[in-house]
Amino acid sequence: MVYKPIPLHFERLSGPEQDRRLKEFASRMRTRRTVRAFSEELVPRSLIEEAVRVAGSAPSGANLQPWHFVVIEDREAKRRIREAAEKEEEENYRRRFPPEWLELLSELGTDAVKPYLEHAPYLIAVFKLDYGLHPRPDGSETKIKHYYVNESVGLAAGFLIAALHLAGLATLTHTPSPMGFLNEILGLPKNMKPVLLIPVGYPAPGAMVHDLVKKPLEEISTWV
Ligand code: IYR
Repeated sequence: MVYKPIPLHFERLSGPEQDRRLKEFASRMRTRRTVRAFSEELVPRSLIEEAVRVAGSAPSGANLQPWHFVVIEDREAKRRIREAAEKEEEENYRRRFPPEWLELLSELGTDAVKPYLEHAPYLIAVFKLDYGLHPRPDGSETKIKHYYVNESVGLAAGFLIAALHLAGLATLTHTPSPMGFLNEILGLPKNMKPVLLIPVGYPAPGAMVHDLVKKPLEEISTWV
């Protein structure tokens, strides 16, 4: 491919407008919380589609966009995913997690029971693609290696949960582990590796969240 640049569309904002927009975004983002109790209330599909479009607009290594989003709304698929995730988590909490990990998790109040995987109207499974498979005319496939896959998918997932939050939806950045069962249940090829399973919907009435404190600016940043 040849480098064919186009002019940048850049809106230069006034100082006060910069402040206003950033403050508004910051105050909205501060209210985002991971939710673990979902209502079964339906969510318009168009909101999910638009949020996935936002995720797909994230920057990525060489613009290879090494991600895929599987939106699961089918009840039976959600039931099977819950069953498989709980089986793995049971093993995690009983045998695989070391004591210091369990200690941290007890502060979060999590356990192996994951009803939200069935209650949330949508689960968005985020996949990374270490390489792309592009069909050739003869029916075979060309393998294209992707670069900065973890970074790119992390950026896209950040865009996704921010967009869903701005749309007034609750999310949970869930990482069942291991997650290979998703490929099996969803019938996906092995170049797609699951990284996150994000239940999306409205919080259950009276949903409770952990009282998290975020580190202050001085602790998370260094200015030189
Ligand atoms: N995947 C387990 C454990 C867990 C892991 C992280 I990272 C959390 O922030 C919370 C829980 C589970 O979902 O219970």
